[in-house]
Amino acid sequence: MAQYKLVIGNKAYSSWSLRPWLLMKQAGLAFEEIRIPLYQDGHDTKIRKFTPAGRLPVLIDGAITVWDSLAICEYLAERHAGKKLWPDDAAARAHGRAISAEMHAGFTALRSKLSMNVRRVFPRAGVNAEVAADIARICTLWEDALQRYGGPFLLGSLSVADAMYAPVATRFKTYAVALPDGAQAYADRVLALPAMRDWYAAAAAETEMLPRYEQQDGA
Ligand SMILES: N[C@@H](CCC(=O)N[C@@H](CS)C(=O)NCC(=O)O)C(=O)O
Repeated sequence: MAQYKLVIGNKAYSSWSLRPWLLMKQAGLAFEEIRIPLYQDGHDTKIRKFTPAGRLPVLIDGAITVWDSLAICEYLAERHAGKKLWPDDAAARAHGRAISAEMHAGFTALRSKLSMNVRRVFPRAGVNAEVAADIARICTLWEDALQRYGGPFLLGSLSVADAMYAPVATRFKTYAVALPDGAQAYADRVLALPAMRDWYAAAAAETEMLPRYEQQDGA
């Protein structure tokens, strides 16, 4: 039996769920996946059986429950030091934490206008001035990190920071956002990860359709 249980939402729509899921898959950490489809059939009651916070994802490690995507990634990085989910170099680690926190707490225009939907393509829909400013900041941040640490991922090898930005790469694809070359190459690398391909395939097989995420101008 797997040590971990990871409770997630719909793969088509749940950007926060993707982050720890991708990190665990790419790191080879075995887990049992529990999927709770969002916004239907008493989803709130089902989620609250795992966490009083009422939000997914949730990680269960025996008697320990960790909720919130970034807290889960940090917990796993600490528990599996050998997996190098953060770099050894203190400066790179601090930088990675800063850009991860920036994602976790910010980019609200991008997150609200360009909802994640890995099953659809809505070219350039929802890109107003605030969203364009978020996109510009993300591209600068990605290209700076790639240059500073030499790629192919933000801090060199795949880390928590890439997991935190993976749903952004899916949004850029869904909304056909034109990116500078370096940012586009990075997004393509993330989308080509074996675990990302598995996530897209599983999302395509899901049957739920949530109108709030199926609109051209985002939710
Ligand atoms: N900051 C949280 C956000 C979690 C979140 O908002 N999750 C959404 C799904 S992507 C959710 O559980 N929504 C359920 C609801 O709103 O009832 C994290 O990083 O995990």
